[in-house]
Amino acid sequence: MTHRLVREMVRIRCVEETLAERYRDEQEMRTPTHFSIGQEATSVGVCAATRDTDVVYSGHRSHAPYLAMGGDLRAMTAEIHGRATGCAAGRGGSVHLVDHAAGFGGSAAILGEMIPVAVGAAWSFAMAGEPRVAVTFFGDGATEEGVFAESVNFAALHRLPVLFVCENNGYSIESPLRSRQPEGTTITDRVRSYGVTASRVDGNDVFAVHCAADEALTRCREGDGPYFLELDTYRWREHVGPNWEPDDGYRGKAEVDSWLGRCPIRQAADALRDTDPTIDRLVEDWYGEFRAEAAEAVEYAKASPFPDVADLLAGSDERTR
Ligand SMILES: Cc1ncc(C[n+]2csc(CCOP(=O)(O)OP(=O)(O)O)c2C)c(N)n1
Repeated sequence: MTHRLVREMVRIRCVEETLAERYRDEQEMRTPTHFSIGQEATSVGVCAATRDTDVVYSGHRSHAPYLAMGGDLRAMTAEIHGRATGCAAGRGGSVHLVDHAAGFGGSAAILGEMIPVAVGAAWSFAMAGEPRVAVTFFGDGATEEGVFAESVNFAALHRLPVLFVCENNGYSIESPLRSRQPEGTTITDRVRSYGVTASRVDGNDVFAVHCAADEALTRCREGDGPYFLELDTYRWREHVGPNWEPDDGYRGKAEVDSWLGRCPIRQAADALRDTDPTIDRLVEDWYGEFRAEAAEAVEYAKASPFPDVADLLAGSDERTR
């Protein structure tokens, strides 16, 4: 499992770095893209602990959880290129990924929107008596949406099998947490006040995340009600788009540098080196393998047709046209 976790993080890093580079150079992707570069350990650690019957939802920062669940890479890349072969038929772009076969129930860009959807899915699992868990990924900013409070309360009240995963990267676009939430409070403590079990973990430590998620999912599955995981991490690039931010931006060079020094892939390799001296060569090989896979997916996307205008309303509800 340890090697699988590192390998998955390298794969996601390669896909996103390839997309970021091509986004800038080729101007073929006409969709906002929110990269998880630097945050890979959260998605990989949590999703590796899910079972085939669980379902994962996410917000706008969706590539990493989609891929970590085994979502189809070609279909995601085609979606980001707006092509008919995309996972949302080329109509949704980067923020509307879906792959039901892989257990990725969907992502959406309205902040907090998918949180109650996950709670609804968990409610259906509970009513059917199925040992399944719904998992929902969101950022610290989304916890300030009213629907988050309603969802946590409802899930607690009905003891629903839902795992709330907050990827706390410290910012909502350019607003730091300290300017948005009262001093001395934490998101985890706020959630505990609903009677929900919650824990806070280093979100750049993939092994710690995996371990915490495994315990959380087990408790949800055994009927203990919802669980909340706050994972501290950091986004390396700008909020939306492929670029690095200027050194004198809202985060400051010293802060960014300190988090660059805590790369989740490098940290995981460091932790494994004593027991596996070949880890660095393996990681290097994985970078090669997945850069090639990502490049191939982009070529597939660009060779795919755009959706036909005649099909624009296909799949929409006849009654609402
Ligand atoms: C209801 C709503 N309000 C505002 C926005 C604009 N918006 C998009 S992303 C974002 C910040 C999200 O921050 P966070 O939830 O911490 O996630 P992160 O981007 O840091 O991963 C905002 C305010 C939105 N998409 N939806």
